[in-house]
Amino acid sequence: MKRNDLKKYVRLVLFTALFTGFAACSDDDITPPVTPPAAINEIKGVEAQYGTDRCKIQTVEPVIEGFTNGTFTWTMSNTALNIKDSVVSQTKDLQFLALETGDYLFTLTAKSGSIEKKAETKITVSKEATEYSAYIATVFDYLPAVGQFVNELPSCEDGDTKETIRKKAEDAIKGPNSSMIHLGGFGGYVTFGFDHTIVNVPGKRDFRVKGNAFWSAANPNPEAPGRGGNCEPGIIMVAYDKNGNGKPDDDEWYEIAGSEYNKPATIKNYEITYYKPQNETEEATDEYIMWEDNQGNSGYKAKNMFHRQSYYPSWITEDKITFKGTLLPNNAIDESGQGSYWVLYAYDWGYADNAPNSDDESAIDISWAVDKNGNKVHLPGIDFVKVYTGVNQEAGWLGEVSTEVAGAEDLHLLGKSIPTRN
Ligand SMILES: [Ca+2]
Ligand SMILES: [Ca+2]
Ligand SMILES: [Ca+2]
Repeated sequence: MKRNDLKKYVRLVLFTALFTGFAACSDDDITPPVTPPAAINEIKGVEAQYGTDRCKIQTVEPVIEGFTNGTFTWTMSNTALNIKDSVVSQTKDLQFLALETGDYLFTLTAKSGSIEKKAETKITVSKEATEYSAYIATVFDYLPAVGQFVNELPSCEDGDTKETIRKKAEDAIKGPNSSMIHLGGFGGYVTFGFDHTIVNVPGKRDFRVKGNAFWSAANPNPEAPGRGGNCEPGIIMVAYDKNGNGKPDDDEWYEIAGSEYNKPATIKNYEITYYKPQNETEEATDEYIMWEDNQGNSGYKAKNMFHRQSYYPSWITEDKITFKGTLLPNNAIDESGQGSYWVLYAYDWGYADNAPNSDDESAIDISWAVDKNGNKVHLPGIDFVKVYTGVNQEAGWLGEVSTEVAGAEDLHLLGKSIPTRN
């Protein structure tokens, strides 16, 4: 350092020392050492008590101060249900949903390093004022793909629109005395909801989508690969109304990962486009409605001799319709070898219209839901269900493999206790 530079340096150090001394100076002449204020780690905004109806979400959103990189654990106890300190959430916010009425006691523990704070609250769950329906309350959307009962189940008449057809589908499948709607070939769908949230009860299946599947009486194949008959598996999606607006939003859907979900023959993000027929006639033909998919395949859906109406939804004015989703492998096999006895085989579990309504495998556990990357998600319950046909196959004279929906039910409200799969 040169002499001049050294001078400057000394002045700078002096100035800094003076300035710092001045800044730290209190009213007294004796200056205590400055210590930074202790970090504040507080849990605020948790009320002593909350109240909700059963099957309705209660959200508790604490205001957290501090707890940088902290962890949050909610535990719950309920003496009547013999539950003690069960971990129910590991996020800051609690979204609690209960099937049983009563008092639920909660403790939130926030931890960061050696710092730990707790907050306690109670949620009182009451019986609803107007008794819930265990069945579908609303159809939000219905659009079948090409199929032999399209325009018939439900029937489409002149003047019908997307909205009047939605209402017809709703009238068919809502309530306890539901009838059937047809989803047509791959991708055709219906979206519906309930008047409450179906609770995801641990270890139990929670709801059932009803269809018209049955087991075959006389499969000619003595070495049949599994249970089969008239099974037309539909993919089930579930949604939890996270934002509470009473509607399913795009970011609220999860797929029920059934038995085929992780198998290589199942194609995720499948897309198919059906083209409206240019010349609609009553003729039966194998080359009726053209389709193309995003796997480089194309072909025709057939019109058979038993159903002569248009198989393309008549209320749709666009000249093509595209559907997207998970494609299951073909499940229909001509077991006669002559086209006379088709067996539509069931997949093991986790689909709609894939096992009879009386069979446990037509019942679904909400815990089977996965996100779009295939990761398991924990949903406290669900408000909405979407079902779409999962197979793109023509089964000879039987026509296309197409899922039917004949209602749905909350198993818990009906007192049906069906264990999940292990
Ligand atoms: Ca469950
Ligand atoms: Ca919503
Ligand atoms: Ca069916």
